[in-house]
Amino acid sequence: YLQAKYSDFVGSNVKQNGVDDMVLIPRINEAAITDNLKIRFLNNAIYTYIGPVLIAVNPFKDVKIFDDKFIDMYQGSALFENPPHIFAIADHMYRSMVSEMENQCVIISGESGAGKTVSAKLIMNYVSKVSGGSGRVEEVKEVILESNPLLEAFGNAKTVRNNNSSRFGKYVEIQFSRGGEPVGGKISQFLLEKSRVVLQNSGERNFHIFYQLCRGTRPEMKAAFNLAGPECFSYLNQSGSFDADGIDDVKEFGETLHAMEVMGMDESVQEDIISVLSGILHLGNVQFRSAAGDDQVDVVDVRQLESPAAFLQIDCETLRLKLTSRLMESKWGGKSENINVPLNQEQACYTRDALAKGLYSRLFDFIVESVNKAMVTQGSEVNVGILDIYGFEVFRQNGFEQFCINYVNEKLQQIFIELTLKAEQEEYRQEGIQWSEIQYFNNKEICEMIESKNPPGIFCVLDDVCATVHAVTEGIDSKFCQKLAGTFSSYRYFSYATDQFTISHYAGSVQYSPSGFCEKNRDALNNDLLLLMQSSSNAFIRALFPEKVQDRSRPTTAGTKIRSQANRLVKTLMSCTPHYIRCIKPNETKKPGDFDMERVKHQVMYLGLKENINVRRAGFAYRRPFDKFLKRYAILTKETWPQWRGDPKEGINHLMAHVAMDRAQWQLGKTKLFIKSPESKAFRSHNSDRAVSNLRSRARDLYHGK
Ligand code: AD9
Ligand code: MG
Repeated sequence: YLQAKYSDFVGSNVKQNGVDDMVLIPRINEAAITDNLKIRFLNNAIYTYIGPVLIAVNPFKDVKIFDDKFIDMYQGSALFENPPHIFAIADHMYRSMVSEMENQCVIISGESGAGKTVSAKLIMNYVSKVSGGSGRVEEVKEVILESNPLLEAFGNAKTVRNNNSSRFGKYVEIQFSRGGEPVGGKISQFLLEKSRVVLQNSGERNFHIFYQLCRGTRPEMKAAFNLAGPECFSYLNQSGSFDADGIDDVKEFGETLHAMEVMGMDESVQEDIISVLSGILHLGNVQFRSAAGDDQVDVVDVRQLESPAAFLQIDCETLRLKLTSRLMESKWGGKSENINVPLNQEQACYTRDALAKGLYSRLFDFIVESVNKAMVTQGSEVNVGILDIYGFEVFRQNGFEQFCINYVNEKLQQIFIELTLKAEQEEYRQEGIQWSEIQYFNNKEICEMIESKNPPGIFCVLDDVCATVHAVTEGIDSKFCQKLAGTFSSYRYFSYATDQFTISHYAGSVQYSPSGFCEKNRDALNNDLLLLMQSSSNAFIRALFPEKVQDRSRPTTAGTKIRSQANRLVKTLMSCTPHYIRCIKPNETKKPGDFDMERVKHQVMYLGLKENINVRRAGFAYRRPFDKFLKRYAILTKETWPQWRGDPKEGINHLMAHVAMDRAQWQLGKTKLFIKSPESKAFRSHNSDRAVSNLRSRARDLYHGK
């Protein structure tokens, strides 16, 4: 059965199937790499290796290679034994964690719609299937798996690039016991695109949960929360898109509720959540108008305030006051008093939307926290981290959100460069290993231009403008843009045209419109709104707004937050053994079988796949400090068992001679042993994975007295 599946999967004619590890590709250039991916893609072989790096081309169809039979096939086998597969990476990662007792992470990158979230879920599924356990372990597994539909309901949305686009980034750590059983987990989330709550581009949708709510709630709930079809709500009906292909909102609402139960959110919490969501939708329907010749607004119809006030459990009249005026300190003749300054139309809409965004983002934080609580553990030995962020994206209009998203992607590319291209070569140099240097494009300069503190990068300039120009004044964004132009005009990766600035990202140029940057960066809920929400008679809602008013003189800006989150993430990732999945989006049509050569070639280029292959070919796939290696394979010979006492290098020479490792395949550095990667088919039977695997199976046999 598996053989039959196998040939289904890779295509029956191997010759027509390209090479499955592109280290073996005869000519190394972008066209040849793209051709190879295409041949494989058309044969349903969506996965290809570059050494240990997995390239995944989104098939946009069910390729039927993820069922339990495939899990069995990949479990416990070495990478080269089966066709390239995400399960092989997951298995390798899990086994390495258990055998080395070292934290592992998998960095999944690729542009929007390339398949990162699907990949992340496949890995979580695999790890959950192959790791043992019962009782609490089963519970933890369920929480981890069910966190996906829950977070996707609240954090994903249809964009023009992807019907289920992640609008937040997440790093999921699955924590294991020494025996390799999942005992807990932790999710860190990155900057939710909360502006989507109040505004979506044409053809896009708000977060899935709102459509689930409008369409999926029971009739009595619908009545209780005044819910109706999405076309009735201003926050849902402006973009002209109510449906997303492949998404069944009614069915998914059921899954969301089930997931909430798994997280231990009981019916009353579920109702609180629905109440907040309904409150947001109804708040969006509040409209303002002003009498002719007057700037000052009032709500068009006070009845519009009834639903939001009821579901947020706040006083209707206070809501009206807070949406149409702002409390300000006024100094007059040495005295100071607080007066309500009326708002104009634009300010009132802005205030309403700020409240909606504030509510939603705090609700989202609450949900992530609930997931974390449900899988918290007292102690764990090691973990596997899975990184799934929003992919690089370019729209017709790009704002602060795209800027942050693309910045995080820039940082991930930087990690890839640091760890696979730079670190490898630097290590060879340090260890005195012979190799030939490979040139590659390093995006470090772009990262620095964005995040550097000294000299000030783009985030610093933005913070500066936000701190010095008070209130949301008109023209603050163009002030920011001009300041950028002044600061970065001589930079290679920056250019400026009237009220637009362009950054040449590693993955392509993006033109940003500065409009909204300052407000979104400031990201502060004004004290009036904070107090308003703290006056809610619902404890759940009050708990979403715990901060004290006086604490908030200098709120952290969104830019500072994402920058420190990104850098913390980099530190975490750098402290783990990394694995990489590089997702490729084959077309813009989201259709199966459509392979757009130019688009793929562009991705092959910016992902640095050619350089990746070159470094691999020049380099050494396997490296271990002498003592670690000796300890690990001590059992193979009686001279090294239980411990090698002499010079470590001699010990290794002895072990290598014992397993008859080809001398051209390995080198001794100053502190580490290096074993090469395969360079041609002739080497495959001697390649390092196999050599290591042979060593392991010999060790296993010896243990079992064979
Ligand atoms: V974004 O940056 O969050 O906008 P992702 O996460 O990279 O993006 P996602 O995983 O959501 O993309 O994949 C997009 C769509 O492609 C999915 O909804 C599936 O319809 C399709 N897809 C992706 N991977 C696979 C796969 N392995 N098999 C089948 C797939 N379909
Ligand atoms: Mg995603």
